[in-house]
Amino acid sequence: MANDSKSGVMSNLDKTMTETYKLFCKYDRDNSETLEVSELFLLLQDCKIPTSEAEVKKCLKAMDTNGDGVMDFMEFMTFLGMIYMIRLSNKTAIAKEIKNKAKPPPPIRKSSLY
Ligand SMILES: [Ca+2]
Ligand SMILES: [Ca+2]
Repeated sequence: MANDSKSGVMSNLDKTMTETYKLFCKYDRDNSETLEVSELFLLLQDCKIPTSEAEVKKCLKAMDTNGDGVMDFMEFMTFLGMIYMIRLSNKTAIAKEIKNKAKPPPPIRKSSLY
């Protein structure tokens, strides 16, 4: 095959990371390479997640694993995962669908041989 030293999974991951970084930069209005409360607030508004500045502050504090008071790219990825889960819980149909896909296989029927 002509194209691949990378597996499909890795190249998809690369694409996702690039897109995520673009998103991060879009909201990093002051190019500080971190997101501050006001920038996060805008992002949450664009995600149609109703919130207040106080809640954004709380959220930032919770996601700020290195304790510098702002959100860097690594923290941002964790944050996005959280937003995704929040949105999912608002969309019962999608949540159900994903749950079904993640359903464990049916229990193995006890054989009558014993
Ligand atoms: Ca910033
Ligand atoms: Ca931080």
